[in-house]
Amino acid sequence: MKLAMIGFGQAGGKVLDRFLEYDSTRGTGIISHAVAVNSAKADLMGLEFVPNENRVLIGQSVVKGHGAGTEPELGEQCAREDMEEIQSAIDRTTTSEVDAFLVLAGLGGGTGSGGAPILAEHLKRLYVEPVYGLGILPARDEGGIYNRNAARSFQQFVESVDNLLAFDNDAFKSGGESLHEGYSEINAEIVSRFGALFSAGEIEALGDNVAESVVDASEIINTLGEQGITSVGYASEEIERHDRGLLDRFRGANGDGISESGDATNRITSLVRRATLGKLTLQCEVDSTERALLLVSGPPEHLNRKGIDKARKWLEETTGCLEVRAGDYPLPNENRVAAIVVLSGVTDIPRVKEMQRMAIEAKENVEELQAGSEEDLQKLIEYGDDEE
Ligand SMILES: Nc1nc2c(ncn2[C@@H]2O[C@H](COP(=O)(O)OP(=O)(O)OP(=O)(O)O)[C@@H](O)[C@H]2O)c(=O)[nH]1
Ligand SMILES: [Mg+2]
Repeated sequence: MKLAMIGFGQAGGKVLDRFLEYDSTRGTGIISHAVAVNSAKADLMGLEFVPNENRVLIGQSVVKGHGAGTEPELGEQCAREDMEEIQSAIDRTTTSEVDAFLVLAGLGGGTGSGGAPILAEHLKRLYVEPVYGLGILPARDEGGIYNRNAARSFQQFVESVDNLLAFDNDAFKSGGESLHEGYSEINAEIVSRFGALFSAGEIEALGDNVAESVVDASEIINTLGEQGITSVGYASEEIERHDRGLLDRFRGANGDGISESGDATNRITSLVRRATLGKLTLQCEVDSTERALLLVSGPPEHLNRKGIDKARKWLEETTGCLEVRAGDYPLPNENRVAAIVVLSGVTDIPRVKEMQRMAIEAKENVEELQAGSEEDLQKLIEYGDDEE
């Protein structure tokens, strides 16, 4: 499917940059337009793939190009003030066809956290196409302020988009190294999961290889629906590529094509299990899913109807939802078979509850500190009085 992507704040811009790289190296054609919005000039300048004219600096009169310093209220103010500028950068896209908008942001800081939900709301009022968010949650150890910002922004973002695709940094940070060093890997993970989903809906790129059971943009849109939160599972397996001609001749002579197709079926069902029960972009109770979509990609000879049907039935049972769509996406030059499982409308999300708890604790800490310093001040005054 074709998306107009808007990266908001530093994380949003960086992930957008990686999406553009993915799209251009693979020729998938999923990004019809890319705009980066930030209140920090240096962050915008650091981008590689977003065209210069599509980088919008907002809130100059408020923060003078230095960013919102982890304050979402400032981020929101910057967004409101320069909404027209953002709008006109996005408007230049209307010539090309767009299936949906995607607003990307890290929710722990100020600019993206405060601004992204405001922009999403604005786009929803203006366009008939669906507006999705890609919201990145901070790691737990980023602390109270980031988690508080994210808890608030998450809520606001969910309410302002048609669906919020969630990604939790905490689940993907690699142990040991600092999160900062880990971002390039995390960003690659974000782009490979969501990129695979969106490119599956972009069937024009397949040319003559269109399979019988491809998933088109409208099926992705129907799965995401008009409200809720989505988490995505992914698993892949490398396959051995043989010299096809030789193998076919050999197989013809021995007639053992059957076991090959059995292997493909088993591989598909086991990949779908691993994708669903393994690490999700946001950990959630799988049986709280409302709608699901399952996609299997890879060389056409490794994709089969039976495997996908079996996997779909398993996913129906496991999620307990009746609306499970399934399809395949042939990639003749790949050496992997991959399964993507989209769990849409999930409601039971422990991480979100925890973030809200951390937000309350952070608020109480601030109040305690304030109360403490008032007490100290009072003591100081009383002490001063005693002295007289
Ligand atoms: N996955 C990922 N997350 C990031 C990256 N950079 C920052 N983050 C996350 O995004 C959150 C917000 O950080 P930024 O995007 O830098 O914040 P901002 O929106 O620019 O806001 P201000 O800098 O406060 O104006 C952080 O708490 C991190 O959790 C990145 O490159 N990748
Ligand atoms: Mg910033």
